[in-house]
Amino acid sequence: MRLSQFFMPTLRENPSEAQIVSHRLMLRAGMIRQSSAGIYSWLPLGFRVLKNIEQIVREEQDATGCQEVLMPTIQPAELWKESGRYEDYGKEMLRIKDRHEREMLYGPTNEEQITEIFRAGVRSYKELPKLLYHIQWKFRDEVRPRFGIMRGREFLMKDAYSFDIDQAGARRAYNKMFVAYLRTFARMGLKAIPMAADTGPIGGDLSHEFIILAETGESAVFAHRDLVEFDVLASDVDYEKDLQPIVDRWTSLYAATDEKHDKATFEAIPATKRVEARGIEVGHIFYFGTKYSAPMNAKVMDADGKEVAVHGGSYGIGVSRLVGAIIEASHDDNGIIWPDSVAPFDVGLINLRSGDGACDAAASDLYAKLQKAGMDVLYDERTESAGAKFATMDLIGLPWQLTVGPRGVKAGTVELKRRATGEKSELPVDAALNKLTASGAR
Ligand code: 5CA
Repeated sequence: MRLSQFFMPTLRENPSEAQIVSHRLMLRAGMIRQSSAGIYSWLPLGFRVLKNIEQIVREEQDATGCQEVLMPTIQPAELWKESGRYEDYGKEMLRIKDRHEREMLYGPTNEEQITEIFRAGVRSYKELPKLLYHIQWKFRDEVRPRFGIMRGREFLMKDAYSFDIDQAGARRAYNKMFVAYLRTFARMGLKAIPMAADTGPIGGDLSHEFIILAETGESAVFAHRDLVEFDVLASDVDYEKDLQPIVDRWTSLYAATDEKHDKATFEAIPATKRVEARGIEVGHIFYFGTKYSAPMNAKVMDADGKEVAVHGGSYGIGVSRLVGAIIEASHDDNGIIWPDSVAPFDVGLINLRSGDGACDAAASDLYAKLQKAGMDVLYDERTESAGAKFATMDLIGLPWQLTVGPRGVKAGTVELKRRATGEKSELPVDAALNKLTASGAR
């Protein structure tokens, strides 16, 4: 993509409405545009990151055997009356009437909708277990939408739902999601710690929040320091095997959100091993048994021919929130530092002297070769000052910057900079190309 053609309305100044760094940087980099309170449009740069995050989430869900579906954003109120949540959900639910005066709503979550789909299609325990997910926009009329897309009113969520014949089966589904979440967040360069959590309006008696430690996080969290050091991606996971040992390892040490915090247990940990911090909730998993299946009559025949309500769980990831969470975890004074796995482009190519025949030829050649090697390139061929070009590249945080300038062109070299470390090297053109392509496009 040529930067002169790319729609990226960057801002020079810090927008005054943004209180936290991720919101500021997303606005400054032209990633999003507010439509109304807590509701945003995603512009090309932001949308690329959102889609990359969504794809990692999808791949890790698919790896567990969870199957993707797509449910509507608008749901009929009757379903929520069946489960008993229509009144309970209160003002957070956006209620709508259609032209026939039928009560509808913009889904804040999908337990009811998926339970209806399940009960219409499954009759026997032999068809279980079932694990389904979708990635869809949700609406919650939050009292205080804030921090940009971090606490929005409209936001993109991955929500998965499990159906099992008994509690032991549901626990297996819960463990699959638990492990998949660890891997999902690690692939995005995040350290997410599972913490014992409250179940709120979703209900149930077993729940973990996945929390990224960050000063600007909305929740106070308490954890054993060793959890921060645990390695996640060391080995592949076989989701057909018993995952309880992995889950036990992660839950053997203390980690709790504010609501579940037990001061005495926490203070029994040696002081040097205690982490008391703030955190961003990027995922939340629940086991709720028959909370929805019983009132909504989602029953199957068990092995004795008896009708039983299925055991369920639901498993959410804040896909759009993750864009902000990653920036909170990875930035410096100059801007965003994207992990390779979610970056909107792999490399930013800077032509320091656009209009100069030799520089233009060298940069165009590199642009073509990088693309041919499968890399996503943002090519800055504008006639701006060198300072402005470097500042833009640092702001938007692409993992690599490759600079072509008149001095280098004469010597046959280019400058390669790693955004994360700031490390620069002057390399022969081929060596730079090799280094970049070896670093691996996504
Ligand atoms: N039905 C369950 C699990 S599928 C559920 O709705 N869980 S939740 O309420 O915890 O939401 C799941 C995830 O969505 C949260 O962990 C959080 O990362 C994200 N999320 C929740 N509310 C918002 C919001 N207002 N803005 C952005 N992301 C949000």
